[in-house]
Amino acid sequence: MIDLRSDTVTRPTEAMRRAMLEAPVGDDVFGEDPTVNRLEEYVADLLGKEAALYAPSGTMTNQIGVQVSTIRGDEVLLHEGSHIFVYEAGAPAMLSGVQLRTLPGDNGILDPETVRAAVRPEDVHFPRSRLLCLENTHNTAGGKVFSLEDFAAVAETARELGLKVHLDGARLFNAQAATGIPAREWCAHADTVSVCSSKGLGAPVGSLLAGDGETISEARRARKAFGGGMRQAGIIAAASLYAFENNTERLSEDHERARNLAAGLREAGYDAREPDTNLVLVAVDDPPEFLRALTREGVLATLGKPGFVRLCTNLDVDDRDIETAIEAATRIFATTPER
Ligand code: TLP
Repeated sequence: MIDLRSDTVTRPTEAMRRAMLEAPVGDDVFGEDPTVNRLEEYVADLLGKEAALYAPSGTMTNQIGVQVSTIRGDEVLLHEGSHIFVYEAGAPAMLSGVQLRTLPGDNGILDPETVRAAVRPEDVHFPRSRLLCLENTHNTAGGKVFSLEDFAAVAETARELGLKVHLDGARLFNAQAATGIPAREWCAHADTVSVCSSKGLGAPVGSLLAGDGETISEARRARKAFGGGMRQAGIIAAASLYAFENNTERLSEDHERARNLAAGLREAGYDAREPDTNLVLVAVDDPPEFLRALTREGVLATLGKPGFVRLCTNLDVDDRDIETAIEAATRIFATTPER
C-alpha cells in the first residue's frame, strides 16, 4: 500500500530509534527528564521564544494554547477551516468553556479587516473577544503557506485590538522549507505557537507549545490538568529532538513530490490543485467513491475539505511511489464515469 493519508503515518527510522534507545530519562512531572528538558530548550530557541512545553499531541498543545489565553465565556476568533475548529472534537468548548467565532478567508488566510470587524465592543451582552488562532501551513486549504507579510498584518491588528495570538504551527516547518523564511519569523507575531514533530518530521509522537516563560508555566499546569503530564518521557522526546535536528530541511523533498503528484494527476485529467507544500487537494464528484477506487489500486488517501480528496506526501514515500499513485489514478480516471 502507498500511504498518502497523512504525514502522521511515518515510522521512526533506525537512527531515530537509536536516539530513543540511548536517551537519558527521568521523571518529567518533577522536571527531571534531561531529554525532555533539552528538547524544550531546543525548540524554544528554534522558535525564538523564552520557553516551550512538550506534550503528546498537536491537539493538546493547541488546546493548552487556547486555555492559557482565555477565561470561560470568552470568544476565540479563527478561520472556518481551521484544525482547532474542524478536527479537535469540540475541545475548546469542552476544556476551556470558550465560544468559537469562525471567519471566512481564501486559502486559510484571515485578513486584518475581517478580524477587526469581528472583535466585539465592550458591552455586557457580548462575549469578550480574547484570542485569535491562525494556522500555518493551513491544512484544509491544502497546505497553503500564510505569507509572513499577511500573517504579521493580521496578527498585529489582533494585538492592537487587545487579543492574544496563537499559531497552530503543526506544519510550520513546511512553511519554512517552502519559503526559506525561518519559522521563528512567524512566531515573533504570535504569543503562543504549537509545533509538531509527528507530522512531516517523522517522529512517532510529540508536539511543543512555545511562548514566554510565564505563559509556559501556566501551560505546564494546564497540561497536568488535561492528563498530559508524562513521566520518563525522554524515551519519546528523543525522537522529537532527532526530528527537529535532522528532518526539517528534507521537507522540500516532500514538497517536490507533491508538485509532481499534482502535475501527474492533472495530466491524467483531474482537477488537482497546485500545492505550496506537501498536501495535494483533488476536486472530485464523489470523494468517498474515489477513495475506495484508490484503495482497490493500493493507494490510501483521505477526504479533504468538502468535495476534495487529500493526498499527502511524507517521509515514507519515494519517487517510485508517486509514479505508482499517478498510474493508479490514471487507470481510475479512464474507467470511472463519475469522478
Ligand atoms: N492533522 C491530522 C488530522 O487531524 C486531520 C492530519 O492528518 O492532517 N493542527 C493541524 C494543522 C493538524 O493538521 C493536526 C493534525 C493537528 C493540529 C493535530 O495534531 P495531533 O494529531 O498530533 O493531535
